[in-house]
Amino acid sequence: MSEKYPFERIEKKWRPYWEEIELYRAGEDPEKPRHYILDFFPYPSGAGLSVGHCRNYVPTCIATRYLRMNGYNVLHPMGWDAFGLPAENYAIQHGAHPAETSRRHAANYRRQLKLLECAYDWSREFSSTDPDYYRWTQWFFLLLHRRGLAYRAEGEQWWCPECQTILANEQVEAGRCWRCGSPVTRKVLQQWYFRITAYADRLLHDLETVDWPEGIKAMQRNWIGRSEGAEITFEIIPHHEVPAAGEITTFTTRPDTLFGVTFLALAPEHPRVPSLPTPAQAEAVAAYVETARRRSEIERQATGHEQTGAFSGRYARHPLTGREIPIWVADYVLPGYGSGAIMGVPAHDQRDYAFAQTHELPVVAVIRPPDAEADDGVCFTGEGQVVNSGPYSGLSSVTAGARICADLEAANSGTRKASYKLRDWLISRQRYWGAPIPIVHCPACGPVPVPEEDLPVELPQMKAYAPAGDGRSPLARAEAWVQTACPRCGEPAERETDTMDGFACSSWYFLRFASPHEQDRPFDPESVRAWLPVDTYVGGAEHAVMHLLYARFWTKVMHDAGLVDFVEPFQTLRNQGVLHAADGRRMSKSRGNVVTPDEVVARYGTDALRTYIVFIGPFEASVTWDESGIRGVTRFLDRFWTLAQAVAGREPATQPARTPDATTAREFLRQQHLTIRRVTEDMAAFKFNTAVAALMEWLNYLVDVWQQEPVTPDRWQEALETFALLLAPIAPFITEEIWQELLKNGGSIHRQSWPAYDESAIQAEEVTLAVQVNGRVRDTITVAAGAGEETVEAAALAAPNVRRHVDGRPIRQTIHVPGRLINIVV
Ligand code: ANZ
Ligand code: ZN
Repeated sequence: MSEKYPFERIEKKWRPYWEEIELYRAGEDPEKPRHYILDFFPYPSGAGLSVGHCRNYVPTCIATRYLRMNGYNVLHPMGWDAFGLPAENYAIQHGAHPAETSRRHAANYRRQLKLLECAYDWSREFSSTDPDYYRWTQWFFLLLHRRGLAYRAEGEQWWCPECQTILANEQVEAGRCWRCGSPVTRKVLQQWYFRITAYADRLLHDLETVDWPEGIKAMQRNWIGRSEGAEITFEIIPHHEVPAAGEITTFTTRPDTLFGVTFLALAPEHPRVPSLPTPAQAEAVAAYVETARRRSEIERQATGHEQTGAFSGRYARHPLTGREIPIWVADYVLPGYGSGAIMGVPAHDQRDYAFAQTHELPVVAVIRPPDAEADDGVCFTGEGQVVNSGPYSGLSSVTAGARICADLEAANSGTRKASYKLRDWLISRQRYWGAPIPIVHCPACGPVPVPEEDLPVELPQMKAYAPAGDGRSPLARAEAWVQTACPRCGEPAERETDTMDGFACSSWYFLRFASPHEQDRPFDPESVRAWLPVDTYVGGAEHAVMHLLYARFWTKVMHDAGLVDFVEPFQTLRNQGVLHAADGRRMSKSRGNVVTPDEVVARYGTDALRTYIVFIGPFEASVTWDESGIRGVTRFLDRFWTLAQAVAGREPATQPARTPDATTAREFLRQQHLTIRRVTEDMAAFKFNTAVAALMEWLNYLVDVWQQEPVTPDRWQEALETFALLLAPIAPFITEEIWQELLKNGGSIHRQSWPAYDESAIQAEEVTLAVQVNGRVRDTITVAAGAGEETVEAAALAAPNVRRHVDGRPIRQTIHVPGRLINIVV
């Protein structure tokens, strides 16, 4: 019993119909609850979508349809994150203009998403490159600037020699550029920063309020990297040849080890380094600083090799013992962390230990491990009992640390402090393809914000937009554009030529979707209040830090500015698993193992692709594409199609007209309600794979019953309608056709209500059966109504009186009269 479901004909039929009835438009019915479900803002690449991307877009589409059937107004929009390095690099490689390639790629993505029949409200589509959009990205820049959260500073920055631009810390992975993989170097330049560090604590604490995967939260916590500790100040001892004295402030997480300090070390970039050394040491220090500049942060931080450094010739005074402590310059001390200076405790810190070994500095143990065995006399980094520490000896690490801090505080040479790994967000790029930073540099007034009414500062048309390698932004060559009047004094001035990092564009797009056509402001506050925060946010786990941290930061700033009434933009976050190619590797163009939705849809249809993409495994799991799996799903759809044809009477009824007995009828209903419950629970929990499995099981049962035990026709209509409704969010075409054409229902199936289940129908009713052994009643058993032959037999054989009469003899036959008796013949 199987006939092919003619997907081509049916897809062609319904696509224009749904478009015409505007099926996917976000409803704004005030009576209904709302749900905003959003995909990560995609960068439309030249390669287009692979079936891997479908693991993001199909599930959110299914959830959208499911929620709508459950009576929600659902906002499910789509747009393009088209500014940024990847788009510009692609255009350069292909000798095209990024405006042109971005438009083309977005059009291709849109076409593919429509092919998948993703339920997007396309009337809200926009691109981050639209002047109507980036006008407001610039407006937010000015908001941050007004609030002291955007500033310009000179600093040493990561520079990618290949992309010829500055990179943010987050964009350097293991010393390499995140986009092109080239090793990065450092460059001193004037740059724009967003002061995200001012929000470090809130970014940390508010993580507790969102429903996100634990792994992502942990990565954000690590990235923010709050360490509790203390700043301890050491006085520099005056030297007869070097007048400069002063102090050095170190940051430590272990004030309890203060008596074990045997040296101080400054980062080579520390501002005190140039004026510190004695004449005898000056040359060595200068040479060392020069070599350190050329090493990457990763190399500098690595353990397990000798730690380099140079002695300054100077000493500092220990704040509690008064001992003289040599001051070194060492490149394992990083300039951007803590205070850029450390107190070296070789006995209890691994890198300090390595450093002391290389430079023959003393090792003074001041912590005794709680477990004496662990004391191998080398380097113990844990906490324990403090020894060798004057009045603090005998205390635990925790108590000693607290007392030392209190005593230092009283003596004005220390204070409790937290340090953060988080750095300010570097947002200027010396690249063409981004939103221009809306600032004018005036010789008299300095940097002046472009007045709001002059926004957007439009990106000038440039044919030669590639970086020239001089470290300047290509915009600097658009002379006519650069020359302008100072907004403050009216005198000739120059525009800022750097553009914003693409991540600025994606830090607020979720707000724009609430009212995408708003002309006079970034969004309509009413619409934002109605739709936001985003209820369900879905995308890849690789965005754990950058985008998700930046968007949280902007949202908090907007909250503080009174623009929104929430502090977290994304309530629930879900990460889909990776889809590997059939060869087990990541799908990539260079490996030639990419499967596109286009080819799969052409062969098997959209419904089959959608169903397979979710049936392939749990939403969060990494899975492997398998062509035979999609054929299995195709068979499932074919069987449903065939059964529906038969039930609808398109096929001659082969059924003997028999009235079903009560047990069969009850079981038929029980299966139906059980399936509704399973699918409902799975849909709500993003467990689409088991929802499909439940439908497959039910279909097996239905086909079985149809072939063997016919029940009343009205029950069949209801069962088939229910089946179609449950499958509709997953396979929209076949279910629409069956709903409207075969089952003769009016209106789109996608506008129907989700079926409800009846708990009492699910409870298996129980029946009591007589058990005979060789034809004589020996016992009774109680089993679920409709229980199968095997279950009944097992229960019968377990009954005490039956066991006694069977007495271990082999069973020759069992005769089961459902609902009445079972006879065991031995
Ligand atoms: C003395 C000490 C003794 C330390 C001891 C550790 C163990 P986290 O946990 O990552 O915050 N440190 C401070 N500033 C640094 C810098 N700019 N570059 C490199 N290292 C720096 O690490 C804090 C610890 O890392 C600090 O505590 C300091 O070493 C070092 F038994 O101070 B500690
Ligand atoms: Zn001016």
